[in-house]
Amino acid sequence: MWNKAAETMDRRSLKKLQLERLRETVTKAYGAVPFYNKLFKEHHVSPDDIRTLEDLVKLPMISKIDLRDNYPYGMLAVPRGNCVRIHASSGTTGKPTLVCYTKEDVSNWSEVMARSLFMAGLRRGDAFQVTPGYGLFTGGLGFHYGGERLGAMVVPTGTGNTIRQINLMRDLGTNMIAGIASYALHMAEVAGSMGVDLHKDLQVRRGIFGAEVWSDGLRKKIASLWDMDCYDIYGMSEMYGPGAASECSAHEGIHVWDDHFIIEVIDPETGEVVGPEEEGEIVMTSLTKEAMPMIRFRTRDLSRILDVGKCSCGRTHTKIARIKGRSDDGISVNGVKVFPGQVESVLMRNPDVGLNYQLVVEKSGALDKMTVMVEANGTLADQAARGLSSSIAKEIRPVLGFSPEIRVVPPLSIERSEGKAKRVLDLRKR
Ligand code: DLL
Repeated sequence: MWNKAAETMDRRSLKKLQLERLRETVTKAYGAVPFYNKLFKEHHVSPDDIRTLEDLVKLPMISKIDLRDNYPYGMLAVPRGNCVRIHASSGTTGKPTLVCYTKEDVSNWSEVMARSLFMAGLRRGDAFQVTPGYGLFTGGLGFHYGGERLGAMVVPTGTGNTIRQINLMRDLGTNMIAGIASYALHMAEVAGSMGVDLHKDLQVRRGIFGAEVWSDGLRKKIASLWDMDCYDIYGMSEMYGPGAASECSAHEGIHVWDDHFIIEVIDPETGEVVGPEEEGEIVMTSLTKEAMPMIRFRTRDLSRILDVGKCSCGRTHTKIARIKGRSDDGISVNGVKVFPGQVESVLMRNPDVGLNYQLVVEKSGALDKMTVMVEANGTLADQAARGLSSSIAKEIRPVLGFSPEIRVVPPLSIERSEGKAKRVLDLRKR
C-alpha cells in the first residue's frame, strides 16, 4: 500500500479523525466564508451543533448552483494570495464552476491520487501515460501529480494527437495509462488503423479510468482490446478532482478515502440519508480542503454504500458501488426517463456491438422520438445489421418500457470525443 497506516486505520480511529476534521472544516467555513455563514444561520445551525458524526445531517446541503452563484472567488476560505492553482469544470450551461487550491490542497490531492494509483498497480519506475486533458480540467494534472508523488515516470501527453499517443506508448514501453474510458476505446481504434497490435506491440497492462459512467460491459471490452487490468477512479473538481474514491484489486467496488472525505447517500427526492446498500445520490463533505471547503455537496451521482466490513484487500475505508449514472442525466422521452447507462448495459452485452453508441432524441409531430445509434463490431451485410437491430430492440424494450428505433451503423460513424463522451444528442433543444 502507498500509505498503510492511513489505508488500514481501524474504523474507530478513522471516525474519530473524521469528526475532528469535520469540526475544523465547519468552524473554518462558518468563520471565513460569508456564503456558509449566511446559509448556516438561515438553517439555525452553528459549528457548536456538530458534536458527533451523526450531527452532519443537521447541516444544509449545497450544489453546483451555489458555486456558480459565488463565481469566481466567493467560496474561498483563505486569502486569494494563498492559492497556488485553479481548476474549473466546464458544465453545460452558463458560467464554469471554479475551484481553488492552496499548496496543502495540491499536496493532499497528490496523496490520495498516489494511493489510488498504487492500489491500481502503478509502481516507482513504471512509465505512466496520462491521456486526459491538461488545463482547467482536473484529469491531466491530477494523475500527473499523483504519478510523480508515487515516483513513476509520468508521460504527460494529455488528450488528443492519438497517433503520437500510441507511438509513444510503443517507444517508451508505457506500462499503465490513465484516461477517460471512452477515449481508451478510441485509442484502440486508432492503434488498429496504424497496424499496432495492442497485445503484442505494447506493454500497457493496466489502465485507470473515470470521469464518466462506464458499464461493466464497456470495461470488459476495454480489458480484452488492450489485454489490460482496468481500474475505476471517481472524483469531481469540487473534491480536488479524480481520486476521491478508487478501485482496489478485489474489483468489487471503490474505496472512498475516508480520512479526506465523508460520503453520505441520500434519497434525491427527499434529501434523507438512506441505509447501507440502498441506492441514492452521493453527497460529499471535504475534510482537508483549505481553499474551498465543501460541506454536504450534492454530486447528483448515483451509487450505494456497500455493507462489506473490511475489504479483502485489507483497507478499512468505505466501499461504494461503481457509479451507475447521474440523477440529472436522465432524458425524458414522452415522459419516460431514460438513462444512457441503462441502454449501454444492454448494448455492451452483445458481442456484435462495436465501440460507440449515441441516443438521438428529436420531435416527431407532437411526440418525442428516440433513436439508438449503434456501431456494429465490423462491417455487416444488410441482413446481419437487421438481425442485430432486432435483437437489440427485443432486449431494450423491457428495460425502457418502450421501443426506440435502433439504427445499426458501421464502425467509426459516430463522432468521437476527446473529452467525456457525448452519449445523448437532444435535437429538441435546438
Ligand atoms: O471528471 C474528475 C475526474 C477526472 C475523475 C478523471 C476521474 C478521472 P468533473 O469534470 O468535475 O471531474 O466531473 C465530475 O464526473 O460528478 C461524475 O458525474 C463523473 N465521474 C467522475 N468519475 C467518474 C467515474 C472529473 N469513475 C463528474 N464513474 C462526477 C462515473 C464519474 N462517473
